[in-house]
Amino acid sequence: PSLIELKNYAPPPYLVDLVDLTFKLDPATTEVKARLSMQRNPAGQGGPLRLEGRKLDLKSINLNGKDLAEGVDYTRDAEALTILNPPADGRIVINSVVEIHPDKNSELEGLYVSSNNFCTQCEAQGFRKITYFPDRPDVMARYTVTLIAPTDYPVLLSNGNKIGEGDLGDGTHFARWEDPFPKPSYLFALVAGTLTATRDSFTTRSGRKVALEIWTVAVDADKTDYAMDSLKRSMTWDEEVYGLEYDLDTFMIVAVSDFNMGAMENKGLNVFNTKYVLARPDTATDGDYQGIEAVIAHEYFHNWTGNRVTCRDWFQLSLKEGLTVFRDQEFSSDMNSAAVKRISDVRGLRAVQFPEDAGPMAHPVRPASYIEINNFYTPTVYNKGAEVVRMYQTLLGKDGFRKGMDLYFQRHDGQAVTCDDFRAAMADANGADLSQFERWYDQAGTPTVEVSQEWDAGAGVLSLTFKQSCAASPGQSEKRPYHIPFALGLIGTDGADLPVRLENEGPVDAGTRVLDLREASQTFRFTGFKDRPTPSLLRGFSAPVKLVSDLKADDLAFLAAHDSDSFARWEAGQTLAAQHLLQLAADWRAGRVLTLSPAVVEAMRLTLVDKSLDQAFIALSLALPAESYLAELVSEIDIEAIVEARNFARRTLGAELQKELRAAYQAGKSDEAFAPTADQAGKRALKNAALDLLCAAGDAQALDEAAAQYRAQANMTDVLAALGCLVDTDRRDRVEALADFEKRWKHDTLVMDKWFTLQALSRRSDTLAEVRKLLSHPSFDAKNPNKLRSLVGAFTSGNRQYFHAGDGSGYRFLAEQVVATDKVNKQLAARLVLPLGPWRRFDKQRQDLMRAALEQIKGTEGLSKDVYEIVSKSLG
Ligand code: BAL
Ligand code: ZN
Repeated sequence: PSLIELKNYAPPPYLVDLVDLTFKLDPATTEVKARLSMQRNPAGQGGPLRLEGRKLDLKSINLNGKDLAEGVDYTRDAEALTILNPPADGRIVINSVVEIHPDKNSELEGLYVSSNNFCTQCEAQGFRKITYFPDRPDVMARYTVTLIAPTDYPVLLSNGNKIGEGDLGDGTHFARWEDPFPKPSYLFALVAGTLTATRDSFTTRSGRKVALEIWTVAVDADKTDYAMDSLKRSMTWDEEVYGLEYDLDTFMIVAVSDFNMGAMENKGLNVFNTKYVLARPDTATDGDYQGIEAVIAHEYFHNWTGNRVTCRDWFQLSLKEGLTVFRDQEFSSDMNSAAVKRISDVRGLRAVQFPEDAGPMAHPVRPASYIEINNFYTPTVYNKGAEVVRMYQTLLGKDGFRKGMDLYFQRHDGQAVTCDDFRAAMADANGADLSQFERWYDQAGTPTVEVSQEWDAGAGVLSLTFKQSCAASPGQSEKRPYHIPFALGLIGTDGADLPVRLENEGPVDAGTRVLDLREASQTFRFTGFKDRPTPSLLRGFSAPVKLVSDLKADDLAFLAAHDSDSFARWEAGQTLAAQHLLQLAADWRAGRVLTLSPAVVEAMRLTLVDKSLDQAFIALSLALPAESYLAELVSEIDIEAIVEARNFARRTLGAELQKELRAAYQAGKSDEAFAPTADQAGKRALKNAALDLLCAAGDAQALDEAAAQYRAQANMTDVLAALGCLVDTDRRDRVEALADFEKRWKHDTLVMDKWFTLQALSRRSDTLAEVRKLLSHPSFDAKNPNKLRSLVGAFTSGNRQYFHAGDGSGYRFLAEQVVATDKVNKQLAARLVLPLGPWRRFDKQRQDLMRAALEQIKGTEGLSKDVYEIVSKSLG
């Protein structure tokens, strides 16, 4: 397979003004007629006209009314049709007819069938599986679309506004749609079938009424309220925060159960994975509600950041994704607790993106090359990309960031642009020099910032030295220093913030200050202190870096109790816990008796009983650092020791804090009707975190409480939390509850995903055997991405203990699943491989076993380029 490189980008030789598509929909054979009105691109370099097309049965093609002959006028291979000598000037019109086979399309890319309905997924390169087209994002065109289908597909949807519909009298009917906004082909969508709409409306601030529709299968229509509510709140927020209004008469969301991604921002017709639309208190957890709010917002926000202004090429993917994730994070932060949102996002980044940035698939936020673009929809492009956008806001302030956004839209509305264009808008709107900031886009790897202190008691001066470095990553041995906004506070002995004043400066207010780090090593001298202050470092996680400091355990405990910055306060407790867990892991490996540090227990106790704290914050503080994050802190991962140390710490905390945890659990019980509010969610999170620790300690009373909480069936959050406690045990309750859950929900495929995941994550030693059995469960379907992720994916990426079993059984299981999945859905298969990537970080025995699994996959005949890219880079 060939490598596509950013440096080879060339503008398209032809531009398309108008696209007119007519679909005769039939699951077995759908006919697609396309009329493309094109002209040469003045900025292009001429040459032949390449129309991408994959798995298309070509029936006819003509240019300006003249039929074209294969081998004479054009050539064709598995990837494209190339017109050899297109007219050098003037407008050209190409008419083509192709046939495609939606019911055979198990890749879920292009036009396919899900639950007997037609739907599409075109990002990144699915449109070429629908018709011959210059399928690249810098070709933006206006579309009209006619859908013709048997009348037993009553609903016919596409992008934009409906401009006609009617019965054709032969058992078929049609609908015609027009999208007035030029768009790249990846934003095309159609949906056809039997669907029910939940309707509402939104009046924009300029007074235009927009019809809102959420389309689902009929039985799910009672689970759309929260998605609709989230949509309206997103629309209001984007107007208030960025002055951005919706621009069509209708905004449609369609929920489908077979979907590779979370959702897709097609213009005016978002297609969603059901997971991010459907919720009822008895079917969805607080986490699901939060996911829905975030993803609904994310796709809606793409209407401006992605659709109105799009990407010039796929290397620029983070231009729209990093920015839109940042926007959805800020929205959720405004709708809920900002502190909790920030902590959760950083936890997620560290658990998934940091490992990626340290492994064989590490790539810059703007990758320089790829074999398969679908492999680059990654935590780096999305989540590190969002951190990069956040750093602009930290450097420029909220007002400065808004000025940059305004200029970006003023300059680029209707265009396909680059990350450099975004950076230029931010710089120009603020008169700022952001040239060094480019390195965040071009260099892979997580930088480390090492902070050391020097206290001059006589002068009352605290010197802080910041040293930044970044480890080598594939293809990048040397890294240049980054421009890092580093937020810090200095805290007095009474726990209050002091002014962060540099030597030779006038008075400044107490509170957080952002330093600009630009060099490999920089020292700042702060003055005006009577006693030695305690530095609160990297407040708000102001940059996606690994922080190493000379803060002592006492300082961390002090910060965990006093820091006014919630992120830094949480972080201090986590750092304390992480350092101790790694010590425990070493002790376990050396055969020493494990003892949980009283300082860690005490820090947890203080947080647990602090009535001034947000309950969700306390719940987050009770969660020990994830195994994947601990693994990032060591050079060789001793996974057994990490798992043992963490399990020991959970058990011991549960026992030592029994009194406080019981009190927290009892205080969290409530008869209030379920509402997905931040306040209620926080209460449930704390109550269930307390229950979890108590059960981890084997507390029989708590396990009885868990069984009772399951039976009470108050809401899915409590049900799942209770079941999660039982599932690790040998109790009869466990079997009963699992059977009861299955009986209740076997007809709701989305809810059954949770049942599969719970069992895949179990700490019981028979877990892999159970997972294998569940592959043949009637509710399991290996072709459905949600199912595969909830069972196989949950085990291979979430159950470190058994995935990394010393006998290699977990690795062999993954290899089998990848090979089988690759025949059905290569995008999904490529994702499954990822947990094998960091094999070099493990002990020799596991290295050999993991590498053997990768080799086995690589040796499979007919391997997709998607899987090939991940496997070969992992072995590389
Ligand atoms: N554009 C693909 C799905 C998403 O990020 O919104
Ligand atoms: Zn997105």
